[in-house]
Amino acid sequence: MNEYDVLVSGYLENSLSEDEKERLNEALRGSGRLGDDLTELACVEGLLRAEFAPARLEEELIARVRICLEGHERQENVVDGVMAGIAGMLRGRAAGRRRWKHGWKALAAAAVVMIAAGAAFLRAHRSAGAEPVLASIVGAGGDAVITTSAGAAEGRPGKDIRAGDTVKTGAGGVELKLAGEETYFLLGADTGMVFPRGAGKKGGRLLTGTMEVKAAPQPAGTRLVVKTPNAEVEVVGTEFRIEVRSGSTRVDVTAGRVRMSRDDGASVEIGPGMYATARRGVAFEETPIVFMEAEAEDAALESPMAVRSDGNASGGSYASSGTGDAGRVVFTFETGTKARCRVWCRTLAPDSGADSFHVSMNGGPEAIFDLAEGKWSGEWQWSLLSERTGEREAATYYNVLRPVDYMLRAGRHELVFRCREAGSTLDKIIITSDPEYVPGE
Ligand SMILES: [Ca+2]
Repeated sequence: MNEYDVLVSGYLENSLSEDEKERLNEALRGSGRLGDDLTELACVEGLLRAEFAPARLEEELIARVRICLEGHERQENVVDGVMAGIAGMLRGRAAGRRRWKHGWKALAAAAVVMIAAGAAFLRAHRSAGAEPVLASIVGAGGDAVITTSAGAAEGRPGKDIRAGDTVKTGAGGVELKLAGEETYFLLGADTGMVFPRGAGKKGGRLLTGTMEVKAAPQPAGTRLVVKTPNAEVEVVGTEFRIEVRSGSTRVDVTAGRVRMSRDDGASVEIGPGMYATARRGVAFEETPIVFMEAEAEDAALESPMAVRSDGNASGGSYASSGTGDAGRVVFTFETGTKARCRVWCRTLAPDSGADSFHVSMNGGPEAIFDLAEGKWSGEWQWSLLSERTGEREAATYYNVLRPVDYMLRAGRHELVFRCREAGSTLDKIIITSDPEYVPGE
């Protein structure tokens, strides 16, 4: 144990002399990083008070601090540890568990800092006057609770959120609009977020739960940053979703790009249709939100659609109907989060006589898909699922096509290929949210 730990332990045992107490306070106040830490802690204090009756807060924290210090070293990065601890605590509360299994050590650090030096710091901090309004609640407030230094309040529509305030949702979510711009935060159920203090700071700390962000383009020199217990996401002007779970932060990007940094300094840029997860032991890289492959012969086939054999087809088989406008191939699949998806199809279309399907997603309108317009071949080939624009190439009179994009919500989906021209073939499909993906062979 270093001197700090000795002093902290002594403080908790109530065995410090007045001199030692003063030394502990000096140690806590003297560090520049600690000053920043305390500012952040000022933010989370409200959240703690929202969760625990004030009279019990100190008692609960001290009890845990004692346990934590037995056999553990002090958390290296106090604030991140604190955030992780509080996130764990909120998860425990959300799950209806009274006992905290994780994050005690971090919470201990929070308690020590808050109790030993924080109180005076926070009082000084608060005397600076009213904090600026950073956001307000739009739409239904759900059952969100806003906690400020003055106490807790119901999250009603129109309610302002000031720097340092915390927002905690229950079973319902809440939508927030940032002041002075068309940027929205949609907080999901059981989500805790702290709004930052400090000039020019924009964004917040997502302690636990999920948030969807629709951000207006940010002017040069402005940083819109969402921090989590183990990562940081910088927003340029985009639409994405963050999910914080135990020791893990996942970011899914719907539109635009974001830069995500992990607590060890590694960073990754995430484009539309892609996600990345910051989690120990997991590769930190851009990955398609949706990517699945399915053989047509394994899908639900409705007669006269039938399985046929071909040594060059994937899996040795494909689906085809000998009757025009009859027979369907029905694919069902699930997606975990919402994403814009495209479908690649492997087909054999030697000429324009048997090369089209009617395609629909989730019971929507059918589009005519010309399998190999202008690139007919005796070989199996991949084509991006496309629809007719109604125009024709001037020289060739071929149909002009445009790729079909499906905006899929989280959940179960049904993609149907209905035969159009008899003998049209479907071997395999790939559904992906990666707009740059192209199949090999
Ligand atoms: Ca096949």
